[in-house]
Amino acid sequence: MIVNTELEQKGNLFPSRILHFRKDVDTFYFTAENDVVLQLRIVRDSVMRFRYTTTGTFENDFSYAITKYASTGYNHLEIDEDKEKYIITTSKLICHISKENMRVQLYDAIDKTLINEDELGFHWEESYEFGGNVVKMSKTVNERESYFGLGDKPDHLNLKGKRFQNWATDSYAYGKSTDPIYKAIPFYTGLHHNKAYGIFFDNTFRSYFDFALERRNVTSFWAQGGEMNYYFIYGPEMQTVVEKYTDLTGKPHQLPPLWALGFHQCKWSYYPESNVKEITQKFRDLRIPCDAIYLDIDYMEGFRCFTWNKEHFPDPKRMVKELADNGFKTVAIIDPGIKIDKEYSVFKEALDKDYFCKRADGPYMKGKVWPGECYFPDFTKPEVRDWWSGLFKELIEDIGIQGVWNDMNEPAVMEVPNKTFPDDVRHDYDGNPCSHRKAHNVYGMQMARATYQGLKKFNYPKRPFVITRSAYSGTQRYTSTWTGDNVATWEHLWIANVQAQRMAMSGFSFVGSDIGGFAEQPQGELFTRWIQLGIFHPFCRVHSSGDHGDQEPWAFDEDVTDVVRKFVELRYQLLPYLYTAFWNLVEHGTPLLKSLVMFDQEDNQTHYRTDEFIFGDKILVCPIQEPNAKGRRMYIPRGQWYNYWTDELVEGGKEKWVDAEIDSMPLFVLEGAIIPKFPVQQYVDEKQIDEVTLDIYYKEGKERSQLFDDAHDGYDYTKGRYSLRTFKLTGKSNELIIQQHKEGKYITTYKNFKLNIHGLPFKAKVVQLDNVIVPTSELVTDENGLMIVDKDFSEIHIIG
Ligand code: NBV
Repeated sequence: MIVNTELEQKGNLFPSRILHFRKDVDTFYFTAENDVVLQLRIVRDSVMRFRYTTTGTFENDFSYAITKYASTGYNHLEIDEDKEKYIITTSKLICHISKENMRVQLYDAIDKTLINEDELGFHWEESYEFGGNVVKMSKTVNERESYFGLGDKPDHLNLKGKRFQNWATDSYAYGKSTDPIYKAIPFYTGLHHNKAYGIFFDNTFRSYFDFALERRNVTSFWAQGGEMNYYFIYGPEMQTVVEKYTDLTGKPHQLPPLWALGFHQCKWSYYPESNVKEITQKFRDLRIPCDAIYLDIDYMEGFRCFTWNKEHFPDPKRMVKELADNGFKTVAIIDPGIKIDKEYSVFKEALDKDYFCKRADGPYMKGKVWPGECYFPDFTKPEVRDWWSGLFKELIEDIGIQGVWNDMNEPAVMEVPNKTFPDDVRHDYDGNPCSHRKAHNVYGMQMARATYQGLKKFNYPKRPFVITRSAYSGTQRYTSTWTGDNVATWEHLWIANVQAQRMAMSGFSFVGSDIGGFAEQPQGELFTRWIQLGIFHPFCRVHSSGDHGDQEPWAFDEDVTDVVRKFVELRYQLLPYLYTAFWNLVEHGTPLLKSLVMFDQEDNQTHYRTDEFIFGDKILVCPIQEPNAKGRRMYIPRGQWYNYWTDELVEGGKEKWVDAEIDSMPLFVLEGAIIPKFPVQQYVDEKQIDEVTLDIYYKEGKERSQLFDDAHDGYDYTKGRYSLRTFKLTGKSNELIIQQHKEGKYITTYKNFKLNIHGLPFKAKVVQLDNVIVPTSELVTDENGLMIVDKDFSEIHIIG
């Protein structure tokens, strides 16, 4: 049964009058006459969980999304009631629950504004076919409300007026309105009256979200089974909503190795070994920085996972070592389908141990993928995940592969109408046996999790690096991700931009697209513009299907190669800035990319912008998304911004034409920012970094910037061996003051900072360095006159 619309209801049922309630520590139970129970848990002052049953009892409480590290606890909790309602108050929220019909209203506890309210609220339809219910929730739309989030939807950032589905789907060459695609992230943020809240519907069944499409004043969400179980997260800032959602569903378990933030080159497929060597060497010869090279399915023997085609790769260990000596990390693909082959040890072992998924009546789940007929491990079983992680021993520990890329894990099956497993396939679901209807959306996540465990173990003491195509909420704890099989068109450049932003506001920041497009072949101009965008995406990889020609930076013409080099070099210079942002993601859940609406939600102009975004917290990026452009109009958010290329200071809060010939793109830096830069390297840690440049953008006023550094790999940073520097900039009409606060036990390799000051409105006469006055004529400078200071300075005054 497919439920297409929320209103296409054959027999909606509703809670009746609440008879009584009871409280158990942080949880309230409201029981209605007809056995409907609302379980309301106060997770934090600003986070409440609403869970409903129609039978009086709840299912076993188990979630793949919620992390055990989620913050809990509140400062204030109080319950009251009057004739009509119960009133629950925390320090951030007031929740009203109607005694008559269980409908909920949520208010800001401080200024009492209504944030979110049930329309029909919880209702359901009984499912004759599968048992259980189709569970539904409807909410009233507020005046000028906007909606954001939902993972990888290739659509306008603002979701208002649209309906979406969550059902992970292999979507080769998807388009702007294709829905659903690879990921299922049932979390959105609503914004109205400058206040943002989030709703995370933690239900893994096929689910739907309708944002005021079916009925103009109603936003609803529903799922084909399971419980109505959602978290209400109050901001009121959008960034806070995303941070709290990330706290709930998990931050990345560790920093990526720094090389994973470098530039990566991929194709389906580079083989044999000589081809891999030729490609990697060409990067070095042309001096285009690159850190990773990828092996797609053709490295395997007949597409059998964990095997090698010895004809093409006679000695993988030697090859991987030689690539590593040249600065390249090798990343290999692993798919879920295991070839049915009695001679194949992985197959035999899984069969013996009963690890493959089965159909309802007992036969194995058989499906065709690259190797031909396959069986599929049930990654929702802990034992299977352990076994799977063990399979990586040889690949990682022995051969030296540094990263693994999980594909086809929606799971994708060929030549069947629904492109995946049938509904009746059985899964363990960590001891909560169920059908594929419930496990489908987490299958890819659990595969990536098992892969992550393998890499974590066998790559120790180095950090794991995993990439997944499919994901459910929480997958960001284990892996990075890419946006699947896009196409080499200008429209797809637009799509890549919104997808990366949308993923970041859905708690999954470590994302990138196949730069240049996977299907078809880009012109040099499109490739160049895509590189310009791609270097500002956390995961930065060129990938293509290979059957439409080459897509290396030198495959077009020399001008393209030069511009690509220029931008990849910029990426390498900005690595310390990106790494610092990543540290903030791991520590605080702060998204790496911020759409303008998240950057300045109080400015209504930002609510419908899609193209511009903030990389980290200080760099404004706006890709060129059309051919033959010499520049473009873009919206500069409120505040003062320096044009990165010209240092021209522009006033935001308005649209502006920005020049951008093919070797440039619109790029701005927030005034007051201090942007740390590494020297250009051909790969991460090619050289010891002796000096870090600080690009200092003068501001009359104050601004705070940070710089994180550590060993770039390993876990020492978790034991305090990191260096975190916080810079406070204060600008006055004839003075610039920079104060530094240092934290952590790591001794950085760099000893000095080189100060590159932009926009100083006066001529510096004297510099006071940690209270010692140095006339400008006696300063230590480099060949360009940039001041060099000891990295451990406490305070610098530049006086005019
Ligand atoms: O393994 C081949 C490709 C891979 O290159 C791509 O990145 C994946 O998204 N894979 C899909 C399977 C073939 C798709 C046509």
